[in-house]
Amino acid sequence: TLAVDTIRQLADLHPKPSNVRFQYGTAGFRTVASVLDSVLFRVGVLAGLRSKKLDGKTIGVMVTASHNPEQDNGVKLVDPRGEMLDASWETYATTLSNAQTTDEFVSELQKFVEVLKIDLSKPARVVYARDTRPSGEALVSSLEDGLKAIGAEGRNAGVTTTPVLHYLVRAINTKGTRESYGDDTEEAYFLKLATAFKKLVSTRETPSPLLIDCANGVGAPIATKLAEYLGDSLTLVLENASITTPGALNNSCGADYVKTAQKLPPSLADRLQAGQRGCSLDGDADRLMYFYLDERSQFHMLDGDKIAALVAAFIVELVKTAGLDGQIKVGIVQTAYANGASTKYLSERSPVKCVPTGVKHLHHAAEHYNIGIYFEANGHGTVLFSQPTQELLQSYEPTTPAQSTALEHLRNVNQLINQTVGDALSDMLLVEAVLAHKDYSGVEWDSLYIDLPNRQVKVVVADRNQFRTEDAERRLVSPVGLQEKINDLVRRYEGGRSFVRPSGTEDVVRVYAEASIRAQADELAYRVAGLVI
Ligand code: NG1
Ligand code: ZN
Repeated sequence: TLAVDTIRQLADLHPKPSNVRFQYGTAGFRTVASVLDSVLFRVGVLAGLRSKKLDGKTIGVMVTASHNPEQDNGVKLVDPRGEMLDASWETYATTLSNAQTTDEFVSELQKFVEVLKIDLSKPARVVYARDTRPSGEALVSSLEDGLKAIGAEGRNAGVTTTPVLHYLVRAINTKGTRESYGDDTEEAYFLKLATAFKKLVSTRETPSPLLIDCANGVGAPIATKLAEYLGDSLTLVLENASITTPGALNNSCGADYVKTAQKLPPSLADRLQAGQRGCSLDGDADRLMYFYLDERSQFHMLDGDKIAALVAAFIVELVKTAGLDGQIKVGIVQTAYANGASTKYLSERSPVKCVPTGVKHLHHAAEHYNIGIYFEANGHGTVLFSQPTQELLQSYEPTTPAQSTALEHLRNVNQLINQTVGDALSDMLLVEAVLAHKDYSGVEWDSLYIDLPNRQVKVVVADRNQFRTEDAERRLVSPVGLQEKINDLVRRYEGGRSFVRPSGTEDVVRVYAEASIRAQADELAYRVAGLVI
Protein backbone atom coordinates (compact mmCIF):
# COMPACT_ATOMS: atom_id res chain seq x y z
CA THR A 1 0.00 0.00 0.00
CA LEU A 2 0.91 3.66 -0.22
CA ALA A 3 2.76 5.22 2.71
CA VAL A 4 -0.16 7.56 3.15
CA ASP A 5 1.09 9.32 6.27
CA THR A 6 4.45 10.16 4.74
CA ILE A 7 2.79 11.28 1.52
CA ARG A 8 0.39 13.51 3.45
CA GLN A 9 3.12 15.09 5.55
CA LEU A 10 5.24 15.88 2.55
CA ALA A 11 2.32 16.93 0.34
CA ASP A 12 1.29 19.45 2.99
CA LEU A 13 4.64 21.17 2.48
CA HIS A 14 3.76 21.70 -1.20
CA PRO A 15 0.18 22.98 -1.35
CA LYS A 16 -1.42 23.67 -4.71
CA PRO A 17 -2.05 27.36 -5.33
CA SER A 18 -5.77 27.97 -5.77
CA ASN A 19 -6.99 29.55 -9.02
CA VAL A 20 -4.34 27.88 -11.13
CA ARG A 21 -5.13 25.12 -13.57
CA PHE A 22 -2.20 23.06 -14.75
CA GLN A 23 -1.91 21.08 -17.95
CA TYR A 24 0.62 18.51 -19.05
CA GLY A 25 1.03 19.75 -22.63
CA THR A 26 3.34 18.90 -25.53
CA ALA A 27 6.33 20.01 -23.46
CA GLY A 28 5.15 18.82 -20.05
CA PHE A 29 4.08 21.40 -17.48
CA ARG A 30 5.30 24.86 -18.29
CA THR A 31 4.39 28.19 -16.71
CA VAL A 32 5.72 30.90 -14.36
CA ALA A 33 8.08 29.19 -11.94
CA SER A 34 6.49 30.75 -8.87
CA VAL A 35 3.38 28.53 -9.09
CA LEU A 36 5.13 25.24 -9.84
CA ASP A 37 6.15 23.97 -6.40
CA SER A 38 3.21 21.58 -5.94
CA VAL A 39 3.52 20.37 -9.52
CA LEU A 40 7.13 19.33 -8.99
CA PHE A 41 6.27 17.44 -5.81
CA ARG A 42 3.47 15.60 -7.54
CA VAL A 43 5.55 14.86 -10.62
CA GLY A 44 8.07 13.25 -8.28
CA VAL A 45 5.37 10.96 -6.96
CA LEU A 46 4.07 10.22 -10.45
CA ALA A 47 7.55 9.45 -11.79
CA GLY A 48 7.94 6.95 -8.99
CA LEU A 49 4.64 5.29 -9.88
CA ARG A 50 5.57 5.20 -13.55
CA SER A 51 8.81 3.46 -12.67
CA LYS A 52 7.02 0.92 -10.47
CA LYS A 53 4.52 0.32 -13.26
CA LEU A 54 7.42 -0.40 -15.62
CA ASP A 55 9.00 -2.88 -13.26
CA GLY A 56 11.55 -0.51 -11.78
CA LYS A 57 12.91 0.82 -15.04
CA THR A 58 14.45 4.27 -14.63
CA ILE A 59 12.25 7.25 -15.50
CA GLY A 60 13.70 10.68 -16.30
CA VAL A 61 12.51 14.06 -15.09
CA MET A 62 13.77 17.27 -16.69
CA VAL A 63 13.18 20.63 -15.06
CA THR A 64 13.29 23.29 -17.77
CA ALA A 65 11.20 25.79 -19.67
CA SER A 66 13.40 25.58 -22.75
CA HIS A 67 13.21 28.78 -24.83
CA ASN A 68 10.65 30.46 -22.55
CA PRO A 69 11.57 33.54 -20.50
CA GLU A 70 13.78 33.15 -17.46
CA GLN A 71 10.95 33.56 -14.93
CA ASP A 72 9.18 30.50 -16.37
CA ASN A 73 10.01 26.95 -15.58
CA GLY A 74 8.59 23.55 -16.35
CA VAL A 75 8.94 19.83 -15.96
CA LYS A 76 8.60 16.83 -18.20
CA LEU A 77 8.92 13.11 -17.76
CA VAL A 78 11.05 10.83 -19.88
CA ASP A 79 10.16 7.20 -20.51
CA PRO A 80 12.72 4.36 -20.21
CA ARG A 81 13.96 4.45 -23.79
CA GLY A 82 14.67 8.14 -23.49
CA GLU A 83 11.44 9.09 -25.18
CA MET A 84 8.64 11.41 -24.16
CA LEU A 85 6.19 10.18 -21.54
CA ASP A 86 3.54 7.83 -22.91
CA ALA A 87 0.53 9.93 -23.94
CA SER A 88 -1.96 8.11 -21.71
CA TRP A 89 -0.01 9.20 -18.64
CA GLU A 90 -0.18 12.86 -19.64
CA THR A 91 -3.79 12.87 -18.51
CA TYR A 92 -2.88 11.33 -15.15
CA ALA A 93 -0.23 13.98 -14.70
CA THR A 94 -2.78 16.70 -15.39
CA THR A 95 -5.34 15.22 -13.01
CA LEU A 96 -2.85 14.78 -10.16
CA SER A 97 -1.47 18.29 -10.58
CA ASN A 98 -4.95 19.80 -10.25
CA ALA A 99 -6.04 18.04 -7.06
CA GLN A 100 -6.90 20.99 -4.86
CA THR A 101 -6.03 19.57 -1.43
CA THR A 102 -3.76 16.94 0.08
CA ASP A 103 -6.80 14.74 0.68
CA GLU A 104 -7.88 14.98 -2.91
CA PHE A 105 -4.34 14.30 -4.08
CA VAL A 106 -4.03 11.19 -1.94
CA SER A 107 -7.37 9.82 -3.06
CA GLU A 108 -6.48 10.42 -6.71
CA LEU A 109 -3.24 8.55 -6.12
CA GLN A 110 -5.06 5.63 -4.58
CA LYS A 111 -7.40 5.54 -7.54
CA PHE A 112 -4.47 5.38 -10.00
CA VAL A 113 -2.70 2.66 -8.17
CA GLU A 114 -5.85 0.60 -8.30
CA VAL A 115 -6.97 1.35 -11.85
CA LEU A 116 -3.48 0.93 -13.30
CA LYS A 117 -2.78 -2.09 -11.12
CA ILE A 118 0.53 -0.70 -9.96
CA ASP A 119 2.48 -3.14 -7.83
CA LEU A 120 3.78 -0.90 -5.07
CA SER A 121 6.29 -3.46 -3.91
CA LYS A 122 8.30 -2.89 -7.10
CA PRO A 123 11.33 -0.62 -6.89
CA ALA A 124 11.18 2.91 -8.35
CA ARG A 125 14.13 4.70 -9.92
CA VAL A 126 14.23 8.24 -11.25
CA VAL A 127 17.06 10.28 -12.75
CA TYR A 128 16.56 14.02 -12.91
CA ALA A 129 18.27 17.19 -14.05
CA ARG A 130 17.58 20.89 -14.50
CA ASP A 131 18.66 23.76 -16.69
CA THR A 132 20.32 26.95 -15.37
CA ARG A 133 17.14 28.79 -14.37
CA PRO A 134 17.43 30.41 -10.92
CA SER A 135 14.14 28.79 -9.87
CA GLY A 136 15.47 25.32 -10.71
CA GLU A 137 17.18 24.47 -7.45
CA ALA A 138 14.10 24.92 -5.25
CA LEU A 139 11.91 23.08 -7.74
CA VAL A 140 14.31 20.16 -7.77
CA SER A 141 14.09 19.91 -4.01
CA SER A 142 10.27 19.78 -4.26
CA LEU A 143 10.69 17.00 -6.80
CA GLU A 144 12.98 15.18 -4.36
CA ASP A 145 10.26 15.39 -1.70
CA GLY A 146 7.92 13.71 -4.15
CA LEU A 147 10.41 10.91 -4.78
CA LYS A 148 10.82 10.47 -1.04
CA ALA A 149 7.05 10.31 -0.56
CA ILE A 150 6.70 7.40 -2.98
CA GLY A 151 9.93 5.76 -1.89
CA ALA A 152 11.72 6.19 -5.21
CA GLU A 153 15.46 6.04 -5.54
CA GLY A 154 16.60 9.34 -7.08
CA ARG A 155 19.72 10.14 -9.03
CA ASN A 156 20.52 13.83 -9.46
CA ALA A 157 22.20 14.46 -12.83
CA GLY A 158 22.72 18.10 -11.88
CA VAL A 159 22.59 21.03 -14.28
CA THR A 160 22.61 19.71 -17.81
CA THR A 161 20.79 19.81 -21.14
CA THR A 162 17.51 18.07 -21.89
CA PRO A 163 19.18 15.77 -24.46
CA VAL A 164 21.87 14.69 -21.98
CA LEU A 165 19.13 13.70 -19.53
CA HIS A 166 17.37 11.70 -22.26
CA TYR A 167 20.68 10.05 -23.13
CA LEU A 168 21.22 9.09 -19.49
CA VAL A 169 17.76 7.54 -19.20
CA ARG A 170 18.33 5.34 -22.24
CA ALA A 171 21.88 4.48 -21.22
CA ILE A 172 20.79 3.43 -17.72
CA ASN A 173 17.95 1.26 -19.02
CA THR A 174 19.92 -0.45 -21.78
CA LYS A 175 23.07 -1.11 -19.76
CA GLY A 176 24.49 -4.53 -20.52
CA THR A 177 21.91 -5.33 -23.21
CA ARG A 178 22.23 -5.81 -26.95
CA GLU A 179 20.82 -2.30 -27.39
CA SER A 180 23.28 -0.67 -25.01
CA TYR A 181 23.39 3.05 -25.67
CA GLY A 182 26.67 3.80 -23.89
CA ASP A 183 27.79 4.37 -20.30
CA ASP A 184 25.36 6.28 -18.14
CA THR A 185 27.53 9.33 -17.54
CA GLU A 186 27.84 12.77 -19.08
CA GLU A 187 31.48 11.96 -19.91
CA ALA A 188 30.41 8.90 -21.90
CA TYR A 189 27.98 11.10 -23.83
CA PHE A 190 30.72 13.56 -24.77
CA LEU A 191 33.10 10.79 -25.67
CA LYS A 192 30.53 9.03 -27.85
CA LEU A 193 29.75 12.19 -29.79
CA ALA A 194 33.32 13.38 -30.10
CA THR A 195 34.66 9.99 -31.17
CA ALA A 196 32.04 9.57 -33.89
CA PHE A 197 32.58 13.13 -35.10
CA LYS A 198 36.36 12.75 -35.29
CA LYS A 199 36.02 9.54 -37.28
CA LEU A 200 33.56 11.15 -39.66
CA VAL A 201 35.80 14.12 -40.44
CA SER A 202 39.18 12.38 -40.19
CA THR A 203 39.85 12.59 -43.92
CA ARG A 204 38.49 16.12 -44.31
CA GLU A 205 40.06 19.52 -43.84
CA THR A 206 39.60 20.97 -40.36
CA PRO A 207 36.52 23.23 -40.43
CA SER A 208 36.90 26.94 -39.67
CA PRO A 209 35.76 28.01 -36.16
CA LEU A 210 32.06 27.79 -35.41
CA LEU A 211 30.38 30.47 -33.34
CA ILE A 212 27.73 29.19 -30.89
CA ASP A 213 25.08 31.43 -29.33
CA CYS A 214 24.35 29.56 -26.09
CA ALA A 215 21.24 31.63 -25.25
CA ASN A 216 22.94 32.32 -21.86
CA GLY A 217 21.74 28.89 -20.83
CA VAL A 218 22.87 25.39 -19.99
CA GLY A 219 24.24 24.88 -23.49
CA ALA A 220 27.18 27.05 -22.43
CA PRO A 221 28.73 24.81 -19.77
CA ILE A 222 27.87 21.67 -21.74
CA ALA A 223 29.37 22.98 -25.00
CA THR A 224 32.45 24.03 -23.01
CA LYS A 225 32.94 20.43 -21.91
CA LEU A 226 32.18 19.09 -25.38
CA ALA A 227 34.86 21.40 -26.80
CA GLU A 228 37.49 19.65 -24.64
CA TYR A 229 36.57 16.30 -26.11
CA LEU A 230 36.58 17.68 -29.66
CA GLY A 231 40.11 19.04 -29.31
CA ASP A 232 41.47 20.27 -32.65
CA SER A 233 38.80 18.57 -34.73
CA LEU A 234 36.49 21.60 -34.40
CA THR A 235 36.93 24.95 -32.70
CA LEU A 236 33.84 26.22 -30.89
CA VAL A 237 33.59 29.94 -30.11
CA LEU A 238 31.03 30.33 -27.35
CA GLU A 239 28.93 33.50 -27.14
CA ASN A 240 26.00 34.39 -24.87
CA ALA A 241 27.43 32.13 -22.23
CA SER A 242 26.47 34.27 -19.19
CA ILE A 243 24.51 31.77 -17.17
CA THR A 244 24.51 33.80 -13.95
CA THR A 245 23.48 37.20 -15.31
CA PRO A 246 19.88 37.78 -14.15
CA GLY A 247 17.42 38.05 -17.01
CA ALA A 248 19.91 37.07 -19.72
CA LEU A 249 18.54 33.60 -20.51
CA ASN A 250 16.90 33.49 -23.96
CA ASN A 251 16.75 37.28 -23.91
CA SER A 252 17.11 38.52 -27.51
CA CYS A 253 19.21 35.49 -28.30
CA GLY A 254 18.94 31.74 -28.74
CA ALA A 255 17.34 29.50 -31.32
CA ASP A 256 13.77 30.62 -30.76
CA TYR A 257 14.70 34.29 -31.09
CA VAL A 258 16.53 33.61 -34.35
CA LYS A 259 13.67 31.57 -35.78
CA THR A 260 10.84 33.92 -34.90
CA ALA A 261 12.60 37.26 -35.39
CA GLN A 262 14.48 35.88 -38.43
CA LYS A 263 17.39 38.04 -37.27
CA LEU A 264 20.90 37.78 -35.90
CA PRO A 265 20.83 38.23 -32.11
CA PRO A 266 21.98 41.86 -31.58
CA SER A 267 24.67 40.63 -29.16
CA LEU A 268 26.40 38.85 -32.05
CA ALA A 269 26.47 41.84 -34.38
CA ASP A 270 30.23 42.41 -34.14
CA ARG A 271 31.11 38.83 -33.26
CA LEU A 272 30.17 36.95 -36.40
CA GLN A 273 32.49 37.50 -39.37
CA ALA A 274 31.10 37.59 -42.88
CA GLY A 275 30.98 34.01 -44.19
CA GLN A 276 31.54 32.47 -40.76
CA ARG A 277 29.10 29.78 -39.65
CA GLY A 278 27.12 30.55 -36.53
CA CYS A 279 24.42 28.67 -34.67
CA SER A 280 22.03 29.28 -31.78
CA LEU A 281 20.93 26.82 -29.10
CA ASP A 282 17.80 27.28 -27.01
CA GLY A 283 17.61 27.37 -23.21
CA ASP A 284 17.90 23.60 -22.76
CA ALA A 285 19.94 22.90 -25.91
CA ASP A 286 17.48 20.72 -27.77
CA ARG A 287 16.97 23.15 -30.65
CA LEU A 288 19.50 24.36 -33.18
CA MET A 289 19.42 27.17 -35.74
CA TYR A 290 22.31 27.94 -38.10
CA PHE A 291 23.05 31.24 -39.85
CA TYR A 292 25.71 33.29 -41.61
CA LEU A 293 26.23 36.82 -42.87
CA ASP A 294 27.05 37.30 -46.54
CA GLU A 295 29.63 39.83 -47.85
CA ARG A 296 26.99 42.55 -47.70
CA SER A 297 26.34 41.65 -44.04
CA GLN A 298 22.94 40.25 -44.98
CA PHE A 299 21.65 37.68 -42.50
CA HIS A 300 20.80 34.21 -43.77
CA MET A 301 19.04 31.70 -41.57
CA LEU A 302 19.45 27.93 -41.91
CA ASP A 303 16.60 26.45 -39.90
CA GLY A 304 15.43 22.94 -39.03
CA ASP A 305 14.13 22.42 -42.56
CA LYS A 306 17.53 23.30 -44.03
CA ILE A 307 19.16 20.96 -41.54
CA ALA A 308 16.77 18.18 -42.59
CA ALA A 309 17.57 18.82 -46.25
CA LEU A 310 21.32 18.74 -45.67
CA VAL A 311 21.26 15.65 -43.49
CA ALA A 312 18.73 13.75 -45.60
CA ALA A 313 20.67 14.29 -48.81
CA PHE A 314 23.84 13.06 -47.10
CA ILE A 315 22.26 9.96 -45.58
CA VAL A 316 20.38 8.99 -48.75
CA GLU A 317 23.64 9.24 -50.68
CA LEU A 318 25.56 7.14 -48.14
CA VAL A 319 22.90 4.44 -48.15
CA LYS A 320 23.08 4.30 -51.92
CA THR A 321 26.86 4.32 -52.11
CA ALA A 322 27.03 1.58 -49.51
CA GLY A 323 24.81 -0.53 -51.78
CA LEU A 324 22.07 -0.65 -49.17
CA ASP A 325 19.32 1.29 -50.91
CA GLY A 326 17.40 -1.92 -51.57
CA GLN A 327 17.34 -2.73 -47.87
CA ILE A 328 17.22 0.59 -46.07
CA LYS A 329 14.33 2.97 -46.67
CA VAL A 330 14.93 6.55 -45.58
CA GLY A 331 11.89 8.68 -44.69
CA ILE A 332 11.40 12.26 -43.56
CA VAL A 333 8.87 13.65 -41.10
CA GLN A 334 7.85 17.30 -40.94
CA THR A 335 5.04 19.43 -39.54
CA ALA A 336 2.85 22.05 -41.19
CA TYR A 337 5.46 24.65 -40.17
CA ALA A 338 7.97 23.20 -42.62
CA ASN A 339 8.71 25.65 -45.38
CA GLY A 340 6.89 24.64 -48.58
CA ALA A 341 10.15 24.81 -50.51
CA SER A 342 11.78 22.32 -48.15
CA THR A 343 8.91 19.87 -48.51
CA LYS A 344 9.27 20.09 -52.27
CA TYR A 345 13.05 19.56 -52.13
CA LEU A 346 12.79 16.63 -49.73
CA SER A 347 9.92 14.84 -51.43
CA GLU A 348 11.94 14.69 -54.63
CA ARG A 349 14.43 12.52 -52.71
CA SER A 350 12.50 10.53 -50.09
CA PRO A 351 8.99 9.99 -48.81
CA VAL A 352 7.87 12.89 -46.61
CA LYS A 353 5.13 12.65 -43.98
CA CYS A 354 3.41 15.57 -42.28
CA VAL A 355 2.31 15.14 -38.63
CA PRO A 356 0.89 17.42 -35.92
CA THR A 357 3.26 19.69 -34.00
CA GLY A 358 5.02 18.18 -31.03
CA VAL A 359 8.06 16.01 -30.83
CA LYS A 360 6.20 12.87 -29.86
CA HIS A 361 4.27 12.88 -33.15
CA LEU A 362 7.41 13.38 -35.21
CA HIS A 363 9.35 10.82 -33.25
CA HIS A 364 6.70 8.13 -33.55
CA ALA A 365 6.23 8.71 -37.27
CA ALA A 366 9.99 8.55 -37.82
CA GLU A 367 10.12 5.17 -36.09
CA HIS A 368 8.20 3.69 -39.00
CA TYR A 369 11.16 4.02 -41.35
CA ASN A 370 14.45 2.11 -41.41
CA ILE A 371 16.10 5.49 -41.07
CA GLY A 372 13.64 8.23 -40.07
CA ILE A 373 14.74 11.85 -40.21
CA TYR A 374 12.62 14.42 -38.44
CA PHE A 375 13.12 18.11 -37.86
CA GLU A 376 10.74 20.82 -36.84
CA ALA A 377 11.32 24.10 -38.65
CA ASN A 378 12.31 25.58 -35.28
CA GLY A 379 15.38 23.38 -35.16
CA HIS A 380 14.28 20.45 -33.03
CA GLY A 381 15.01 17.11 -34.60
CA THR A 382 17.05 13.98 -34.95
CA VAL A 383 17.61 10.85 -37.01
CA LEU A 384 16.34 7.44 -35.90
CA PHE A 385 17.95 4.19 -37.00
CA SER A 386 15.66 1.21 -36.37
CA GLN A 387 17.18 -1.65 -34.37
CA PRO A 388 17.24 -4.04 -37.38
CA THR A 389 18.90 -1.30 -39.45
CA GLN A 390 21.57 -0.81 -36.79
CA GLU A 391 22.17 -4.56 -36.81
CA LEU A 392 22.32 -4.62 -40.60
CA LEU A 393 24.95 -1.85 -40.51
CA GLN A 394 27.01 -4.03 -38.19
CA SER A 395 26.72 -7.26 -40.16
CA TYR A 396 26.74 -5.98 -43.74
CA GLU A 397 29.78 -6.92 -45.80
CA PRO A 398 30.74 -4.30 -48.36
CA THR A 399 32.22 -5.48 -51.65
CA THR A 400 34.07 -2.37 -52.81
CA PRO A 401 36.22 0.27 -51.05
CA ALA A 402 33.57 2.91 -51.82
CA GLN A 403 30.88 0.77 -50.18
CA SER A 404 33.13 0.19 -47.21
CA THR A 405 33.75 3.91 -46.66
CA ALA A 406 30.06 4.78 -46.97
CA LEU A 407 29.18 2.01 -44.53
CA GLU A 408 31.72 3.29 -42.02
CA HIS A 409 30.24 6.80 -42.32
CA LEU A 410 26.73 5.46 -41.71
CA ARG A 411 27.91 3.64 -38.61
CA ASN A 412 29.48 6.84 -37.32
CA VAL A 413 26.36 8.91 -38.06
CA ASN A 414 24.41 6.32 -36.08
CA GLN A 415 26.77 6.90 -33.13
CA LEU A 416 26.87 10.67 -33.50
CA ILE A 417 23.18 11.38 -33.56
CA ASN A 418 21.26 11.43 -30.26
CA GLN A 419 18.38 9.11 -31.10
CA THR A 420 16.39 9.74 -27.95
CA VAL A 421 15.40 13.32 -28.73
CA GLY A 422 16.47 16.39 -30.72
CA ASP A 423 19.89 17.42 -29.44
CA ALA A 424 21.35 20.76 -30.52
CA LEU A 425 24.96 19.75 -29.87
CA SER A 426 24.72 16.35 -31.52
CA ASP A 427 22.84 17.86 -34.48
CA MET A 428 25.46 20.58 -34.70
CA LEU A 429 28.27 18.05 -35.00
CA LEU A 430 26.32 16.16 -37.65
CA VAL A 431 25.82 19.37 -39.64
CA GLU A 432 29.52 20.20 -39.30
CA ALA A 433 30.45 16.72 -40.48
CA VAL A 434 28.20 16.94 -43.53
CA LEU A 435 29.46 20.41 -44.42
CA ALA A 436 33.04 19.13 -44.17
CA HIS A 437 32.20 16.20 -46.45
CA LYS A 438 30.45 18.35 -49.00
CA ASP A 439 32.97 21.17 -48.77
CA TYR A 440 30.01 23.47 -48.25
CA SER A 441 30.02 26.87 -46.62
CA GLY A 442 26.75 28.34 -45.42
CA VAL A 443 26.18 29.73 -48.91
CA GLU A 444 26.17 26.37 -50.72
CA TRP A 445 24.09 24.78 -48.00
CA ASP A 446 21.59 27.63 -48.15
CA SER A 447 21.22 27.26 -51.90
CA LEU A 448 19.93 23.64 -51.71
CA TYR A 449 16.56 25.36 -52.06
CA ILE A 450 15.26 28.90 -51.58
CA ASP A 451 12.92 29.38 -48.62
CA LEU A 452 9.48 30.75 -49.34
CA PRO A 453 9.03 33.98 -47.34
CA ASN A 454 6.94 33.21 -44.27
CA ARG A 455 5.61 34.79 -41.13
CA GLN A 456 4.39 33.41 -37.81
CA VAL A 457 2.23 35.46 -35.46
CA LYS A 458 0.69 34.72 -32.09
CA VAL A 459 -2.84 35.78 -31.31
CA VAL A 460 -4.21 35.98 -27.78
CA VAL A 461 -7.80 34.75 -27.78
CA ALA A 462 -10.42 34.25 -25.08
CA ASP A 463 -10.32 30.45 -25.32
CA ARG A 464 -7.78 28.71 -27.46
CA ASN A 465 -9.50 25.37 -26.95
CA GLN A 466 -12.19 26.63 -29.33
CA PHE A 467 -9.68 26.06 -32.11
CA ARG A 468 -9.64 22.49 -33.33
CA THR A 469 -7.81 21.14 -36.34
CA GLU A 470 -7.54 18.14 -38.67
CA ASP A 471 -5.19 16.93 -41.41
CA ALA A 472 -2.03 17.33 -39.31
CA GLU A 473 -3.24 20.74 -38.13
CA ARG A 474 -3.48 22.17 -41.61
CA ARG A 475 -7.23 22.74 -41.46
CA LEU A 476 -9.53 24.15 -38.78
CA VAL A 477 -12.74 22.30 -38.04
CA SER A 478 -13.73 24.74 -35.31
CA PRO A 479 -14.73 27.58 -34.99
CA VAL A 480 -17.11 26.64 -37.78
CA GLY A 481 -16.69 28.68 -40.97
CA LEU A 482 -13.30 30.14 -40.13
CA GLN A 483 -11.34 27.79 -42.39
CA GLU A 484 -13.43 28.85 -45.40
CA LYS A 485 -12.58 32.48 -44.70
CA ILE A 486 -8.90 31.62 -44.46
CA ASN A 487 -9.11 29.72 -47.76
CA ASP A 488 -10.70 32.75 -49.44
CA LEU A 489 -7.82 34.93 -48.29
CA VAL A 490 -5.10 32.43 -49.20
CA ARG A 491 -6.39 32.16 -52.77
CA ARG A 492 -5.57 35.82 -53.34
CA TYR A 493 -1.85 35.32 -52.67
CA GLU A 494 0.61 33.82 -55.10
CA GLY A 495 2.18 30.73 -53.54
CA GLY A 496 -0.03 31.38 -50.55
CA ARG A 497 -0.41 28.90 -47.69
CA SER A 498 -1.67 29.57 -44.20
CA PHE A 499 -2.96 27.66 -41.21
CA VAL A 500 -4.11 28.35 -37.67
CA ARG A 501 -3.71 26.14 -34.62
CA PRO A 502 -3.80 26.47 -30.84
CA SER A 503 -0.39 26.39 -29.19
CA GLY A 504 0.27 23.44 -26.92
CA THR A 505 2.77 25.36 -24.80
CA GLU A 506 1.41 28.91 -24.56
CA ASP A 507 -2.02 30.37 -24.11
CA VAL A 508 -2.19 31.64 -27.69
CA VAL A 509 -3.29 30.67 -31.15
CA ARG A 510 -0.53 30.57 -33.78
CA VAL A 511 -0.94 31.78 -37.33
CA TYR A 512 1.49 30.72 -40.04
CA ALA A 513 1.57 32.10 -43.56
CA GLU A 514 3.85 31.84 -46.54
CA ALA A 515 3.77 33.37 -50.02
CA SER A 516 6.12 33.96 -52.94
CA ILE A 517 6.92 37.51 -51.85
CA ARG A 518 8.00 38.69 -48.39
CA ALA A 519 5.47 41.52 -48.09
CA GLN A 520 2.69 39.19 -49.16
CA ALA A 521 3.60 36.54 -46.60
CA ASP A 522 3.53 39.19 -43.88
CA GLU A 523 0.26 40.63 -45.11
CA LEU A 524 -1.39 37.23 -45.35
CA ALA A 525 -0.30 36.36 -41.79
CA TYR A 526 -1.69 39.59 -40.38
CA ARG A 527 -4.94 39.29 -42.27
CA VAL A 528 -5.49 35.71 -41.13
CA ALA A 529 -4.67 36.85 -37.59
CA GLY A 530 -7.37 39.47 -38.05
CA LEU A 531 -9.88 36.71 -38.77
CA VAL A 532 -8.90 34.81 -35.63
CA ILE A 533 -9.33 37.58 -33.08
P1 NG1 B 1 3.38 25.03 -29.68
O1 NG1 B 1 3.42 26.05 -28.61
O2 NG1 B 1 2.41 23.93 -29.51
O3 NG1 B 1 3.34 25.70 -31.03
C1 NG1 B 1 6.07 24.85 -29.62
C2 NG1 B 1 6.68 24.65 -30.98
C3 NG1 B 1 6.73 23.17 -31.26
C4 NG1 B 1 7.46 22.40 -30.17
C5 NG1 B 1 6.90 22.78 -28.81
C6 NG1 B 1 7.64 22.19 -27.66
C7 NG1 B 1 6.44 26.02 -33.00
C8 NG1 B 1 5.51 26.65 -33.96
N1 NG1 B 1 5.88 25.31 -32.03
O4 NG1 B 1 4.78 24.26 -29.64
O5 NG1 B 1 7.32 22.96 -32.50
O6 NG1 B 1 8.85 22.60 -30.23
O7 NG1 B 1 6.85 24.21 -28.64
O8 NG1 B 1 8.74 22.93 -27.25
O9 NG1 B 1 7.65 26.19 -33.12
ZN1 ZN C 1 14.20 23.37 -25.85
